[in-house]
Amino acid sequence: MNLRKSGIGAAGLLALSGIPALALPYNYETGFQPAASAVMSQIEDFHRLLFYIITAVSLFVLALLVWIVIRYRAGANAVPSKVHHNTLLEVAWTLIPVIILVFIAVPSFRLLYFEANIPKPDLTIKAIGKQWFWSYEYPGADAGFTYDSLGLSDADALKAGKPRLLGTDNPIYVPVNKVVEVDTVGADVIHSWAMSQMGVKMDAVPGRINKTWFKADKMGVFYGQCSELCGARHAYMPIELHVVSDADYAAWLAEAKKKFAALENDATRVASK
Ligand SMILES: [Cu+2]
Repeated sequence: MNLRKSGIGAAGLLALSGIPALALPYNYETGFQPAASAVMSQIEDFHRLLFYIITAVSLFVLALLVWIVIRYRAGANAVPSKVHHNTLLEVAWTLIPVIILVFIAVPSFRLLYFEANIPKPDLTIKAIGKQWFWSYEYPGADAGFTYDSLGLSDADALKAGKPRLLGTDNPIYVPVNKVVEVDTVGADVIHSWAMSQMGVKMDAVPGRINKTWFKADKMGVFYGQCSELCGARHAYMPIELHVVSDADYAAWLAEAKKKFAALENDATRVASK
C-alpha cells in the first residue's frame, strides 16, 4: 500500500485542502522523500549503490565472525593453533577495501561535480538566513524585490491548511523545469538552506555567498528547514517552495513586484538584518 497516496495524518489534511501531499513526510516513513530534481534522483541512485555494498560487506563480516566463533571455539580446539601471518590474506584484506573505495569514488565525484557545477540559471534567488526566518531576494533586470518568509504559528498553519512547522506566510515560487540558482548568505549566524527533495543543502554564512542550484522536475509544494543550529528558534524557520507552471510563475511575479519591497539597485549591497 502506498501510504503517501493513501493520505495519512497531515498528508491527508493537505490532500483535502487541494495541496499535493506528495512533498510531506509521513509516519514510519523510511528512505528519502520522493526526488523532485535530477540531483536528488542521482543522490538516491548513489545511496542505493552504497546500500548494496554496505549490506554485502556487513553480511560477509557477519559470516566470517559466525564461522570463526563456531569453527575455532575452545571446546573443539583442545590445543590452540599457533598460526600467525598469512601474506596472501593480509594483502587481500588491504587491497579489497581499497578497490571497493575506488569503485565508490568514481560515481561519488561525478555526483559532487554535478551538484557543484551550476548550469546557466534561468533565475536566481538569494536566500538570507536570519534569526529566525528567511528573507528572499529576487533580483530582476527591471525590478527586483525582497520579502521575509516567516514560519506560521500552529494556529495560523491550521487555518491555512499548511503543515505544522513547515508552512510559511510568504512562500517562494519558482517555475518548473527551470534552473534556479540559490545564493545563500547569513545575516547574523550560520544557517543552512535545505530542500531535501531537490537534493539541496547549502550553508548560509555571514559575509560570503554560497551558491547552489536545483531544477524542479515536478510541480507541487515542497518543504525544507534551516539545517544548521542557529539559536533558540532554529526549528521555526521553515522553507516553503511552490513549483508552478510558467504562467502561474509569471502571474505570481507580477503580483509580487507590486506587493513586496523593491530591491535597492546596488550589486555590492551586503545582506543586512
Ligand atoms: Cu537558521
